[in-house]
Amino acid sequence: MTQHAITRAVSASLGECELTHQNRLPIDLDLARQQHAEYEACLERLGCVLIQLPEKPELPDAVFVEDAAVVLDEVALITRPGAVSRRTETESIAAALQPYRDILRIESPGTVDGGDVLLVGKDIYVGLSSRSNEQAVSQMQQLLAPYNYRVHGIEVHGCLHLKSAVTAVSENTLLVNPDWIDSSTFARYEIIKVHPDEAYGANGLRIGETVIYPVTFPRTAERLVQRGIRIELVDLSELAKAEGAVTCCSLVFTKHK
Ligand code: CIR
Repeated sequence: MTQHAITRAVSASLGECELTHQNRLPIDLDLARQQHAEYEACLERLGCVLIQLPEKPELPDAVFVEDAAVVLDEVALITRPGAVSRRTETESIAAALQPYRDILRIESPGTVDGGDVLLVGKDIYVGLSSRSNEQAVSQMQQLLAPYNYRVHGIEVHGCLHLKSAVTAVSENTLLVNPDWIDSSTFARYEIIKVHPDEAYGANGLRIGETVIYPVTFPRTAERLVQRGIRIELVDLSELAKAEGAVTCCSLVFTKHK
């Protein structure tokens, strides 16, 4: 079962990215591009066929392709990003997904970033964050009910996106920062908590049985390994200055249409 991964080259304007919870720090663009290339190489090593979209120099955050769509087995949902500066990122993503999926769209006044959407089996958890709202949740409920998805809106505090606070690291195991979400929502799953000194460590990208995980959080990485999770480490420190993490830089899906 071939997996495809859409990625997009780092924009020359990355330094002008949106920032919500972090202070602006100088970003080394060459290093960001090198780290991004190593991330892409990691996806390829894990068996993904890359669909590499060209840079959008005028859109600072366009490298974070995850926010523009939610790709399910049956359909692709094109988002309406919460940050106005990011709204036009979606068209090129819709065009890239068109050959693989029928396309659905979130409409105004709904806003949602893909970073707020966590898929676990047939359950879709949507973070109610500064980027994603209840209107988008109800649109998703209506659009995805025919495919038997249950869509739940959940509160997120203190971080940018739901997936800053929780990601799936196996079929039934979630990696969680309990300070940013109410973990009792996820009581039916196995839980691994981030190390208390590694608040940003809850974002891992599961590809098959492996999780792509940042080198930046060694204590949480150790917890993952102790619980039997296979990890591949990557360094995305420059993109982290733009509030990006490992899930944000790709849209991974199984090929079909
Ligand atoms: C933004 O604020 O939109 C970007 N600077 C970072 C987006 C990161 N995306 C993600 O976590 N899915």
